[in-house]
Amino acid sequence: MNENQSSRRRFVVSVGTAALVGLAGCGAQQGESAQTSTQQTTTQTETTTPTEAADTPTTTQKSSKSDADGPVVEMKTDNEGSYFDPKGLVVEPGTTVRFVNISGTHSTAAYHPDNDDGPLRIPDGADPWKSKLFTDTDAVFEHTFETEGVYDFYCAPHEMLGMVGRIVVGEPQGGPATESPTDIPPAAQESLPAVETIVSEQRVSGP
Ligand SMILES: [Cu+2]
Repeated sequence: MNENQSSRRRFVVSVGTAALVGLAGCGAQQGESAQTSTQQTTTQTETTTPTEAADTPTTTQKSSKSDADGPVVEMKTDNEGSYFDPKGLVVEPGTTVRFVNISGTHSTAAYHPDNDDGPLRIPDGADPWKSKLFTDTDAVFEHTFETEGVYDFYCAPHEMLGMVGRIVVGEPQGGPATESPTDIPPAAQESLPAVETIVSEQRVSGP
């Protein structure tokens, strides 16, 4: 797998322009200071752009977060900790999953050598994904799962605390993520639901 095949990230960051208004002179003007609106909007659209034709992932961008548009995995920090919810999920091949930041600061990334030199814990040949770090509520990252099998993923700042998840696409298929997860931190190992549990329950809530 070549380097260009890894997720390409595109950041669209618009920062409100800080207008510097200098009032020269010291006339008898009403002391009305120019109010600077520091409106700061950070929008990120991440797309996974394939550079090879084989098993082409589609990229969609939707702003809605209603479940009617497909499965949502929420990213949360509350009194139960930091976690993905659900942390285990079964979807059909071709499904776009939306990761939505609900509270706290989180990211979502597939366990893949392209991501922080991590272990490979998604199907061989499947496209990895990696989001930026989200701080805004309702920030959304989407990934479309084309290849059948088991995908393990993590939140970069909370992996050590066990913020990980597992998505089964179609049938488990016996890929890398069906092996014992001894290559990830202990808390992450404990938090990952068993493949059999996910398959039988279809959805396993976090934390
Ligand atoms: Cu997190």
